[in-house]
Amino acid sequence: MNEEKEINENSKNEQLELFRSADNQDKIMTTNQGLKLSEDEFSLTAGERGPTLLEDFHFREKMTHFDHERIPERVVHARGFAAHGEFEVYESMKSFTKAKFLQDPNVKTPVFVRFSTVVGSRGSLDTPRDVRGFATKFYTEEGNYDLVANNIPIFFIQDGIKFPDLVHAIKPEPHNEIPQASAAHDTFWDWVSQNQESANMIMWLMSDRAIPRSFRMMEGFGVHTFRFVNEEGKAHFVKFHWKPLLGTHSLVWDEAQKLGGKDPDFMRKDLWDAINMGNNAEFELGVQILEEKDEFAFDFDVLDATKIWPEEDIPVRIIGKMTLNRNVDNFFAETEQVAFHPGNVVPGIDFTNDPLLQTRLFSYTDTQLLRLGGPNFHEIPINRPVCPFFNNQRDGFHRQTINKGQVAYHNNSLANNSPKTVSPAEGGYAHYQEKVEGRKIRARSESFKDHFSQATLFWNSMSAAEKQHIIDAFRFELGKVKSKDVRQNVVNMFANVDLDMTQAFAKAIDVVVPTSGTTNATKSSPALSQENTLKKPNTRKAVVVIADGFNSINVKAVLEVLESNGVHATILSDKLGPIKALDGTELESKHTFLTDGSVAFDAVYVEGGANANKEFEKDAKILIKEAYMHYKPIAVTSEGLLWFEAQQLVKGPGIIAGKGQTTEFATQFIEAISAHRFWERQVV
Ligand code: HDE
Repeated sequence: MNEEKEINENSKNEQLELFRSADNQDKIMTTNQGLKLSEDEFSLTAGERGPTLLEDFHFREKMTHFDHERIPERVVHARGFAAHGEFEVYESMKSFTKAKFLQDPNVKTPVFVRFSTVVGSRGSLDTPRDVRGFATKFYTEEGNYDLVANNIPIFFIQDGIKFPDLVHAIKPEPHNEIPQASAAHDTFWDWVSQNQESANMIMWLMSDRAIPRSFRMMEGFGVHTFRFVNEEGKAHFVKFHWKPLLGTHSLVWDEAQKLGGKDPDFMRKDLWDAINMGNNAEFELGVQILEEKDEFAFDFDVLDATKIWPEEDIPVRIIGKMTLNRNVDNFFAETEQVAFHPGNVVPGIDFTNDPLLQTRLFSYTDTQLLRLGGPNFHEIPINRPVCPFFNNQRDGFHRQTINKGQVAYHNNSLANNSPKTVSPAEGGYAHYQEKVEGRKIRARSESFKDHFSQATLFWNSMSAAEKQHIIDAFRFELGKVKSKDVRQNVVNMFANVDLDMTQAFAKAIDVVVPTSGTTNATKSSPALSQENTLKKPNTRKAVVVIADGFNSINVKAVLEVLESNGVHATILSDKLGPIKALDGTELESKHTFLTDGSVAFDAVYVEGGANANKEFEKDAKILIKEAYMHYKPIAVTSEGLLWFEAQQLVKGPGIIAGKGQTTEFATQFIEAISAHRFWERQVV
């Protein structure tokens, strides 16, 4: 297994195959010792009504295994979902980095990506307001490279020593373990107002970025400044970006909360189903590259993880593409046991002195030791590199490898000093020789001290609708904070970001509305607004609402256009199973008003049917109204049109009313689905 061979996109899958068990189908049940079993429903007892006997090895083994089935969940990012895929570079990055997986456009590197929420427990919901993790393991010929990223390009703190405080403040409060998966409580907002470096991150957290529509529709960011180092030893600063080919899209907050109840697995199902249907999730890798000589050319410190590098100042260069195309076989074995570490690097990628990054380099191994139960977690199939690995590390809990030979130390003469180290020219990792000097101090540079300009830049970059969402998010979050002092402290802090914004939410939360603030930053960055993202209909989910007696010509015409434009259309009715058209045609309903409602879909098309009863009409009206309130595209014909009009909802952009069979109707519906949402309704 541990042999040198050429790496291609299938290498990881082939390696995992060596560990896959045959499934249980048609097999004889045995104990873990291989003993065939004749009975698995009754424990061994003394007599039919007597006590269970200790000698029942089968019961003991089964129950002991069950008792030990759980491992500690991740201390943060506990709830996650992952998929396999491949990465290809578009052009050689040789001039910047010697990393082998970034050299040859013909080489495909296997990857494993785990998306996650941060705050909630493993069994919490998919749609809270939260940062999303976006961790990628590249199985390269030079070893595993982990890009452990988030969907927000900055972080709450500048120095990792504050991370335990941040996490204690945002997690459920310790005395009563309330609330789950939410920042909307006193301790978090108290922490925010006492740690004002968080201002920029809080703006992102209050924005639509924190409620993504899909893992497939969010950006990823390495956050820190890393280094690319080329063959000549020349270094550049680099920031990593993932750009989704479907664009960056979000839910609205009311919808996200309802989805949390209707379908807590909304985002994991979205990815699972998309991959199963062949709708692979695709992301382009982008890099912002900065010459070392420009380290001090900006009004922020490039080592400060609470700052972005505005794309308009330092463009994102697209260098490759990742395609997620295979679901896992077993959630625990793969998704739960995968162990990421920002310190897993390959030659050509190195660190900087970003104080947040430096502390992360300690934390990740440390946490896996507890979570995965010992130092051999690199041997777990999902974590194994696809290239050979040899060293003198031995033994420990759960060791799988049977290391042969007498010698397990370095230097040695008995084994010709193997395994041997090699020079950088032969692929040996050599740390970038950055010159450092200084006194040992616990302090931060003055260049890290502007906490507000970029928070204002973010605000300035938002569209009117996005701004309103941020104000509403503050009103929601602070509306849940019981301490008036904490609310006031937060308001006083954000007056320094934007006074109008802060006044707008301060009015609603019973505090003194501020009349002045300190920041007057006027810069903006259009790249930050999701209004400017890619918009296409592909892989969107539309629901077609029909009742018995529907017009099959209308419905079939629309279904056809939807499918041919890559929209996944599905039927909803008041019952599951066949729904009969007036002409006798049958279409199968897979959803009901009760199981899904409108929140599970991107767009609704309500046709109705001649035989719809009053209850159907009531439910269809609720569905239309809800889709309307969530700014979704709505198409209505026949009874659907009557139900829409009866509610006196305003027709306008995103409302397509007419006859299903016209091309114009279908084309308009597709255009509306691409547009995602219609914020004009926000002011209605
Ligand atoms: Fe993490 N983080 N983190 N983090 N992080 C973990 O490692 C930590 C930070 C990120 O899907 C933990 O295996 C510290 C930034 C992701 O398995 C832990 C600091 C970014 C994941 C840890 C940070 C991240 C983690 C918990 C501040 C974006 C999930 C379980 C210095 C660039 C990976 C684990 C997965 C997970 C520590 C800040 C991303 C405890 C100390 C910034 C995506 O080690």
